[in-house]
Amino acid sequence: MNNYMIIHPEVQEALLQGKGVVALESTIISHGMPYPENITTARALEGIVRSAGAVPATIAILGGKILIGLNDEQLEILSTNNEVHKVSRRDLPVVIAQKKHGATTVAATMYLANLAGIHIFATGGIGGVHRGAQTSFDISADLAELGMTNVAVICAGAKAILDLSLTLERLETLGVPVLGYQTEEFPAFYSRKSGLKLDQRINTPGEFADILRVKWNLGIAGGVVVANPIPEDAEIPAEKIHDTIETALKEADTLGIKGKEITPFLLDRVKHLTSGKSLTANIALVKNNARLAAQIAVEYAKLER
Ligand code: PSU
Ligand code: MN
Repeated sequence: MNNYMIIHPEVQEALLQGKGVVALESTIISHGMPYPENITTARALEGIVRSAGAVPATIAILGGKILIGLNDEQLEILSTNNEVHKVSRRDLPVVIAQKKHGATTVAATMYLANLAGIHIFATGGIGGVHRGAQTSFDISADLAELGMTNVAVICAGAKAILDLSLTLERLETLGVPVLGYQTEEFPAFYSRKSGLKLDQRINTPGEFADILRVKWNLGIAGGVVVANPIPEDAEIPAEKIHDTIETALKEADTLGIKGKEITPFLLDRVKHLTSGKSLTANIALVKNNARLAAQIAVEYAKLER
């Protein structure tokens, strides 16, 4: 393992001491947000995790090395270099063997976090079942990963560019608990509401930690989705973003964009069509997720000791 992975000393020490550690993904930096918002957000997330008493571990691949925790120079490369590949589970061996740069998706970040012994991970939104998946078969590898890897993913639900109802169905089939944080509804990324009810409302970080402990103690492999709605003052109500999303989806269809390109394409189009409002919302919700993830990590670490 040591041949492939470099764990930042601060992260290594936190893991050894049983402190809370929060994994952060890098696809949102390299492919989900433009420069310079991507790097300022990446830095801010690390700061938020620290002020809540946990240690951040942003995960990426540089020159074929898996990095668990990055320094500022490395964050800069991910934010500016356009030779950074979008790396999901299946791309890991290729990018590592070929000594390339890679930004890890939710799926790949979960896989690597778990390898490093980190079980709490904050992101923006998970990938899911794309609209029209009945014919395109486009279902994010994030869902399969959630079905097998022991990492809790703190997110603002999934974007309305996806079919949220089918996404929840897949998660049920895969045995992945979807737990709302102080909500009964599955949040829709930019919007607090999706109209889709959740079975479980959880009110405190400690309760999440207890559930994770029990799940993994019982040997129920796989992740947990912690669905944390975007803060009220930052949300774009569903009815406002609806037409924008429809327009972006039509553009993707006309241009024949599919596969791994489609999520970055849609994010970028929605940003332009909302004159940057969606980016502001995106930044606010990831920060909100980093905060909750750090609180859960601190509680979870107490149980592990
Ligand atoms: N959701 C966002 N921003 C993102 C992504 C999701 O709000 O940048 C990224 C994540 O890295 C997620 C990936 O894992 O898109 C899903 O891509 P795909 O649908 O190709 O699996
Ligand atoms: Mn896909």
